[in-house]
Amino acid sequence: MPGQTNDQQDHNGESLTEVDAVVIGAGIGGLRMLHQLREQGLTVQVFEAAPDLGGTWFWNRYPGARTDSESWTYAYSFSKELQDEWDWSERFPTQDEVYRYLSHVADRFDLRRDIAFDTRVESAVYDEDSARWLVTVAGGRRYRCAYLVTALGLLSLPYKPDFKGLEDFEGQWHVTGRWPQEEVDFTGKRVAIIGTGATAVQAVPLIAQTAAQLTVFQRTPNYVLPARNYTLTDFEREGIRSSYDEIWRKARKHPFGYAFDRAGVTKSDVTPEEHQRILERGWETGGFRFVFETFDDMTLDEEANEIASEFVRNKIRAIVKDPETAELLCPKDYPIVSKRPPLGHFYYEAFNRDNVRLVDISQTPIDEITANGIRVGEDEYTADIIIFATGFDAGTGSYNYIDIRGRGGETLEKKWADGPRTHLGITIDGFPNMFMVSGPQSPFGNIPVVVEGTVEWIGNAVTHLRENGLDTIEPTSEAVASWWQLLQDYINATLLPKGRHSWFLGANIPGKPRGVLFFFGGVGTYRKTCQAAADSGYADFTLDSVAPHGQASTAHVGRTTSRPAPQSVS
Ligand code: NA7
Repeated sequence: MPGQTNDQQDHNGESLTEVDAVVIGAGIGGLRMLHQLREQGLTVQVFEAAPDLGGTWFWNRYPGARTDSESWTYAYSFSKELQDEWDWSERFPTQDEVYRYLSHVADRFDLRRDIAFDTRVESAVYDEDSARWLVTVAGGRRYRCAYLVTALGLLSLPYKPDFKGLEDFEGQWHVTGRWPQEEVDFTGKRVAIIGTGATAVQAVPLIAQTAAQLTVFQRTPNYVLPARNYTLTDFEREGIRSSYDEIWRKARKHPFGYAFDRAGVTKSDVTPEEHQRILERGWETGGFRFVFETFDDMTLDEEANEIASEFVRNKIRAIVKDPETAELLCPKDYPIVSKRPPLGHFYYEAFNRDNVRLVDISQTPIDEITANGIRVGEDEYTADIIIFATGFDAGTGSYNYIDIRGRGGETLEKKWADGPRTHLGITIDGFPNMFMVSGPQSPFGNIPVVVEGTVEWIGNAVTHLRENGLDTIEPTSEAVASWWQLLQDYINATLLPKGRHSWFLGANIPGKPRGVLFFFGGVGTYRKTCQAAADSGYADFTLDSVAPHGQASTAHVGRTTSRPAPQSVS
């Protein structure tokens, strides 16, 4: 019966808890999904492997961890009261502040009572006769539900290269994406950090302040944009509060979910001098505004991109005093934004410190970890602490750790052996009533905005089923194939395929199938596409009801709907 949890025993006498929905993950996506489904009157059980909520914001507590999205858009928009009562302290909030925000949300809406922490889901198996998912968690407890929602996060499974010799290392080592809850003291220590992505870029300037020496191992330099963080005044907070309607209107339309204005300018509209002046303004404004509020063709046009790329290189050359180090820090063989650009908080400036050195491993890779540090060719770099800031198995990584089986016992692992296949990044053919929040092939962008759109879509789909006496929703294989093709078309219209080792394409993980892991048609376009899919009466889906004798009867077979045109990055 809807709205009630029900403990039963199955025919083997083993206990089985019935709920309407199981949600896996208690990060930004899972918390919002729990609230949505509960408001719709469903019983919901959330499982979270960590001892507390937060997801990304629980695990990534390394020094310097903070959002690269502006605080006033790195939030939920569903509750005006929540917006009105929460005070952000900075433009880019720290890990601790985001964690406190999520805890506040959980307390305010009494979410914790439906979350089982320290509980890893081991398997989720679909039973065709009953149209129910059977979910088993570590320890063997089992749950049966109509709807399975995975909110596993898109950057949640850290990747640590398998360097030879780590077991012999006599110091401590840490992975940024699994940072310990106890403080790590760098005072007077020799610290080595491997990786120069968004995570390392945040950590380096802070660790440099206390470490005796910090050695940064760089394989590929990044285009690091200045964050230009600042603390918010009461006056600014008041201004933000009074403009929330406008903020969300902009963010929901923006290609990456930010409340930014369209630049309205392309390279051909301006003189070379004017071009530099606009880039300079973007650089001073900071954050991703450098990309989105300067030139609408930066990610689309090779010449416009090269002007911006060279602009950043010249900034690096101006900031970093040692010319050799500056050149090593300059990305030269891929376009800006084809990899996700990090935001720096005095990152390049850190290389002007006497205790920070850069080791270029682009030609000679790390050979091994030794008892005393890291060996690259003939050189050994001693370290007391090694930090792996080596990224994530993005998009699909976390799905490999749950045994998910759909119709006919088909495993998701097998289904996705050549890369993920979904419809809308939310549903999968052969896996009825399974929904993904921030799943592979959904948009990469400002996550809360993406999450809220998806959660509302899932909520509406569930309502549609229940109001129409239907049991299951599942995309047609044609819709899934056409979504895959659409993703290729969108990314190929940009310069993104040129990124080196880009996790957008799975290219950062050795052996991972290369493919487009995210929707780059724009968050605005994505929202319209999802809305159109619902407005068509779920024409891309098969909607079934289970007949009393246990046979599924097809109530509706979908057809492929037309989709809006791609959204230019503007
Ligand atoms: P990233 O951006 O994937 O960065 C990982 C870094 O680790 C990157 O510099 C890699 O170099 C480096 N790396 C990976 N494997 C190796 C090996 N084997 N040897 C040396 N260096 C290596 O991950 P982040 O955690 O920094 O950021 C991920 C996202 O999280 C971020 O964009 C935000 O959205 C949040 P490479 O570039 O591959 O040569």
